[in-house]
Amino acid sequence: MPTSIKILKVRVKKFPNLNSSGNQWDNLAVGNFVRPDLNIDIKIGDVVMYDSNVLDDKTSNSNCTDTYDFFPDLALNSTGFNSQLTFRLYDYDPTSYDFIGGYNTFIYSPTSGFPNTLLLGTCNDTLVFELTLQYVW
Ligand SMILES: [Ca+2]
Ligand SMILES: [Ca+2]
Repeated sequence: MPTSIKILKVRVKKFPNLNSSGNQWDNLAVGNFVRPDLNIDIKIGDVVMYDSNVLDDKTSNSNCTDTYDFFPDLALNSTGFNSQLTFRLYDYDPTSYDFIGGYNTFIYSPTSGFPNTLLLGTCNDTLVFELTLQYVW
């Protein structure tokens, strides 16, 4: 078992361009742009392990080939990587965040080997993340 696993990168490959009501994530009153301002966080339970910068006003091509990248560089010890992690995507707004979607998952399983990348969701889903991992021995 590795001593730690580092989440080097979280790539957003696909996200819904409209909210669940079928509207733009931002209305014009919020600013000059209506597309979502992407922000992610990574949590274990209620503890925020990483809260990203914001990528303003992005559109998904819906083909699962978006390259909106965040770089948590988050090292998790064995307690951390054996815990369930929550990855969530938000649209940042000046006074709040709109929740776009997310996944609860384990990034390590004793029987799954040591993949360098891990896909959360499938390309048929509305939201897809790709994690880039590094193992420290
Ligand atoms: Ca919004
Ligand atoms: Ca926004």
